[in-house]
Amino acid sequence: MNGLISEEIYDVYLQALLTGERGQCVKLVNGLLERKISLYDLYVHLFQRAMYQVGALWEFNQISVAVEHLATAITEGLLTLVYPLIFAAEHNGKKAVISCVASEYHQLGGKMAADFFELNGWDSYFLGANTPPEELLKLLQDKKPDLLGLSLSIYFNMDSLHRVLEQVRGSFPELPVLVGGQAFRWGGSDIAEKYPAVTYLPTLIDLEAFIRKG
Ligand code: B12
Repeated sequence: MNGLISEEIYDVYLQALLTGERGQCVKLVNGLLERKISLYDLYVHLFQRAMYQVGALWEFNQISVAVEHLATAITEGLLTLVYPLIFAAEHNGKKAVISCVASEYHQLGGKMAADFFELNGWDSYFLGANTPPEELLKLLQDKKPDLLGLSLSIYFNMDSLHRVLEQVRGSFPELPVLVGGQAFRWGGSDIAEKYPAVTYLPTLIDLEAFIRKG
């Protein structure tokens, strides 16, 4: 049991996700929101846990690629149910740009990080998957954010991260950069030693603490 999410609720949700019952997922999530579930519990103990399980089922050939795509598409839709909560927060004028690195197609984790900024009063600009470094730099020029967040799930995209960090450091030497995502399970979490003002944060709890610290 994690907060409001019992094992029973989790199992019902996972089954609905795997069978593509979008309406049932929406109902269940709305019920949790009515009971004032925290964004952290909803994102990590329901959405993330279920998506990690979807990944394990896919890896062991117990579900098809189509079912994995279906579960991902449903989860992306469910994130919009929290908009009333995150956009109701009082805003403080700070801005964060969040993006996946080039060649990185896993975008749910980065989107969740962007939502945490919004919940904590920042304006967040989420660029999604596979953003070319040149395009990211143009947007940074335009938005002039207080912070950049970069997400990667696949370890072989670590080179993309280094390439974009070289470019960002060249044009924006002092811009604070956060990096996160599952890729760091396989190494690279010492990235702060190589680039100034870059911080690796493994979880949304660390992210929230970082934001609140100011
Ligand atoms: C859905 C999915 C896909 C979808 C993604 C679509 C989309 N719209 O996002 C698609 C089909 C594109 C895909 C493709 C591939 N995938 Co895939 N995929 C997944 C799956 C099932 C779920 C991903 C997800 O949404 N997780 C849930 C999110 C919420 O978790 P998260 O990303 O970890 O994010 C959290 C934290 O890491 C952190 N965080 C993340 N980013 C950031 C950023 C900042 C700044 C901060 C502070 C925090 C932070 O906060 C988040 C919330 O807690 C995972 C399974 C898994 N374990 O995640 C496999 C998984 C990641 N994929 C995997 C693989 C192998 C691939 C492919 C290589 C498959 C292939 N042969 O083509 C390709 C690679 C594509 C690419 N170049 O990116 C492997 C990776 C294994 C490894 N050793 O690297 C996994 C683990 C599956 C598995 N069990 O084997 N995949």
